[in-house]
This record gives sequence, structure tokens and C-alpha cells, in this order.
Amino acid sequence: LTIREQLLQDVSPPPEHASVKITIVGVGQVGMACAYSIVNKCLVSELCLVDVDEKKLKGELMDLQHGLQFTSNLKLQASTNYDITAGSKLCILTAGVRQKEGEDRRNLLERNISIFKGIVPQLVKYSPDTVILVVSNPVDVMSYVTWKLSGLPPNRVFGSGTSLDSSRLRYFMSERLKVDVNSCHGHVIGEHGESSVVVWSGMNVAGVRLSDLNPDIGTEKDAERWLDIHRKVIDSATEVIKLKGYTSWAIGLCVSELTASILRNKKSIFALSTMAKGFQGIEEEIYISLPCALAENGVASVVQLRLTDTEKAKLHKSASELAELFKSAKL
Ligand code: 6V0
Repeated sequence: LTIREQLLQDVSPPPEHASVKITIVGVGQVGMACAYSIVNKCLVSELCLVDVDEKKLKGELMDLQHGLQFTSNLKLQASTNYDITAGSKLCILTAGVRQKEGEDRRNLLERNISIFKGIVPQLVKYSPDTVILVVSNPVDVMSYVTWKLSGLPPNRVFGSGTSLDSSRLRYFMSERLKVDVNSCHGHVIGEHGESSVVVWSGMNVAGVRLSDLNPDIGTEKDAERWLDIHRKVIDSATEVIKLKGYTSWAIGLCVSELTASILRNKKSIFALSTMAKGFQGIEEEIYISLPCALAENGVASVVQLRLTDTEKAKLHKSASELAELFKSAKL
């Protein structure tokens, strides 16, 4: 008898599937920051990593496994083959090429679409009931592409969108107000990129709207120049990429909170890239960010923001700019 056979007498067979299984596709900087944050928060009982780079997969898998004593003892798997992903409740897509310094997110589009054609049908084949969270850029179009390639209902496919932009906004807000970032409320909506829109009218602390204190907030007339923090939000990715080569920790932390809201059916509100046709007067079939309640089936509800005319006009401009990009997305 082996030591194990002498030590332990099994009384039931192991379950076929772990109860909370998720998959991350792409073990680059972003994929691994997501994995690290998810593992650290003990959100899952099984985590599968998929990539085309077999060597990197093995290295990342081993490195995470060696730390399992310090988290929950989840099952970790890694493979270039999608069969390991069967039965995933959530698939997070971070595969693809990343922005280079000074490169527009839009330039990534064609290369990432062809990569996704090889990924999405495989995921759905093995996990037909999955929810898919897209992180790869340009995230709005890649979310739409994923929806089309997956054949899933639109609520099950969404992008991290401007949830990261919103957390950047709230961070800058908290720096100015010297209040905990969790108590600084505000959303960035629209494109995850240059044409994003800050909902100045809704920005508040404890229900006190900053626009009631300073009606010029977010305009050129504002002496305090709150508008500058929107520019900082837009430039954040470029600036971090210039300094360290990529962005990872903030998006990883953000994705782990999105994951928690799905797996625990929390219905937390995040600005997510979702099928926006019919909301806020948007007529095009496009994916763009709006605040959504996120639950086990993906997007459960879209918040009906009371936007000012200026904010609405900016959102429509963002939508029409994105619509052009969607047209160029050849599937
Ligand atoms: P990275 O470090 O180059 O990692 C990309 C990974 O994808 C690599 O490990 C590749 O091997 C893998 N990959 C490539 N082709 C395939 C394929 N066909 N199947 C499986 N895996 C493949 O990039 P990084 O992790 O920095 O960025 C990943 C993506 O996230 C990029 O598109 C970024 O622009 C995007 N980001 C999106 C953010 C957001 O807020 N939505 C934030 C940060 C980055």
C-alpha cells in the first residue's frame, strides 16, 4: 500500500466538476493579474488557464500552485487545449496583443478579432452556459465580436468597459476630496477610450452632488478644473504603459470584483460594456459602457441614468464614433 492508501480511506468519489469553476484565456500581464487577484480573494474552487504559449502556461501554473497554502486550496489547471475548461461558470478573455506605447486601442482590432475567432467557439463548445467577460482591447468592439461569435444571449457577454476608467476617476476624486475612494461615487460611461464620458451630474459623496456645490463642474468655466481629472483618466493607460510597459494591477483587481459579483449573484453596479441598443436613445446595435447590475447570468439590469443634455450628447457622440469602428470589425 502507498502512504496515501494507508493514511486515507476514501468514502466517496471526487465530484466530476468543481462547484465554482472559471477560465481565464491569456496568461499575459493582465490575465495573471486577474488570476492572482481572484485566487487571493478565494472566489473560485477551480481556475483554468488557457494560452497558446505552453511554456509560459506551465511557469505561471507552477508559480501559483506553490502559493496555494496561503490561499484557499483551489484546483488549478493550465493547458493550450480548451477541454480543461468544460463547465466553466465564467470565462475571462484577456488574450491578444496589447497596446504599444502611443498605439491607439483601435489599431489592435484586426489582430485581436482573428485571435478571438479561435477562442470563443471553443469556450462555448465546452461551457454552453458560461458568462463571458471580455477584457482585451479595444474592449467595446471585442465584446461585440465575442457576443457575435458566441451565439449567447447579450446579457451573458459583456466587457470590463469603463469600470476601470470609473475606478480611476474615483481615485482622483478621492485624492482631491481626501475621502475614502469607496465613498466617492461617480461613473465614466461610453467608450473605454478617448471619447469616454464622465457623468458629472451624478458624482457625489454621501448623496451630496458635487454639481450642486459647483454647477460648472466638468466644464471649462470651472475654476477648480475638475475636467482635468477626466483627461487624467483617459491618459492613465498610456502613462502607465510608458512607465512600466503595460497595465495590470488595477484591471486585475477590477476584474476580481466583477467576478465576485457574478459568482455570488451580488448585482453590484459597474460601468460595463453591454449591448446598448434601446438605452439612452442609442439606436445602433453596439456595445458601449453603461452602469449595469452584474449577477450570475451576467448583466441583470442597466441603470437608467438621468443624464443632462450635454452628457447625453457626449454619450451619443461616443456611440457614433464607436459605431464606425464596429462597421470595420470584419467577422
Ligand atoms: P500580454 O502580456 O501580451 O498577454 C497576452 C497573452 O495572450 C499572451 O500570453 C499570449 O500568449 C496570449 N495569446 C495570444 N494569442 C492567443 C490565442 N490565440 N489564444 C490564447 N492566448 C493567446 O498582454 P496583456 O496581458 O498586457 O494585455 C492583454 C489585453 O488586455 C490587451 O488587449 C490589452 O490591451 C488589454 N487590456 C485591457 C484593459 C481594459 O481595461 N479593458 C486594461 C489593460 C489591458
